[in-house]
Amino acid sequence: NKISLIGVPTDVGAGHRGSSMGPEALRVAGITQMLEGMGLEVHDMGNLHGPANPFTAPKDGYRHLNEVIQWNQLAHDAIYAELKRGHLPIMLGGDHCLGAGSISAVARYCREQGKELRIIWLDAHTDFNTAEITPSGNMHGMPVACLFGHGPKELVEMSGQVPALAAKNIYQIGIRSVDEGEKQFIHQAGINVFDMRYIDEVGMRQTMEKALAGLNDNVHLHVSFDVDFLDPEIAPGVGTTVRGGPNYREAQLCMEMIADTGRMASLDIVELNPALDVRNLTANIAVELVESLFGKNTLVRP
Ligand code: DIR
Ligand code: MN
Ligand code: MN
Ligand code: MN
Repeated sequence: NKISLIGVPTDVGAGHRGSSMGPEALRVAGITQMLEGMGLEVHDMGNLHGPANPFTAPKDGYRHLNEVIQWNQLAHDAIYAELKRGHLPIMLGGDHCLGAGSISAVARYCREQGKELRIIWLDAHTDFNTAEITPSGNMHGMPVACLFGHGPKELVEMSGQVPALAAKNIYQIGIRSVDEGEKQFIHQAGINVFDMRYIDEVGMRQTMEKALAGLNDNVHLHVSFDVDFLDPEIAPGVGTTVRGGPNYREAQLCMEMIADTGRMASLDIVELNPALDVRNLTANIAVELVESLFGKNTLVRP
């Protein structure tokens, strides 16, 4: 299996500066060496180059709309090209606004290949805001709404089909911060949301069994890993920490169960913010978790 790393150094979608340093922090934490150590062939494509962060106030409900669109188009094109040549793309973000470009590339590819798509969205947030309901204007809170047809035309239409996703295509795990408007909207959209209360009640194992049920070899599994999914005690290096996330063991089990399916075919790692991290701890933990996502096992398991 060939892996392509694509660095997309953005913070134009976030409220804090610094997630643009995420790709390099993941490299410094040894993501390439870890993957090679698992016997994978790694192609580091370097970083994409896009517009700078003007760091201006939101306009008509969107902050940095043009920059966000440009970066997403770049990410979309790069990820689509890697999928086309049969590589497994790992997008090193960057903030989560890039989920729109990344997943629209995966959706386009799946449609062309006649594959079913399942997204596992690991996040503290549902990222289902629109210009009308956003409390911040930050577009890292909007990619899922865009993929469901709500948002700026350029992002909504990026996959070549509107909406890019249907409710059955996505399972959100670890949710614990949903804005008032999002709450209604996500309910109407009928998205499968496993929030932290659900995980508390049934445990990570049963949660992931549900989220991964019914996979077959025609399914392309995409994981969108927002590092703020993790409890801030183990992952402080993100812009929007929310207490009460999965601990280290729960996060490991989540990743291991995804690996067990053998279906993961693309991955985003987003929202890592080295400016807020402590000695690259969060990047190191993210790399350890990604190792489990690629099938690291402690024992030989039947
Ligand atoms: C919040 C924060 N829901 C917003 N969203 C974040 O501004 O829309 N998503 N941090 O990752
Ligand atoms: Mn997110
Ligand atoms: Mn988040
Ligand atoms: Mn965030």
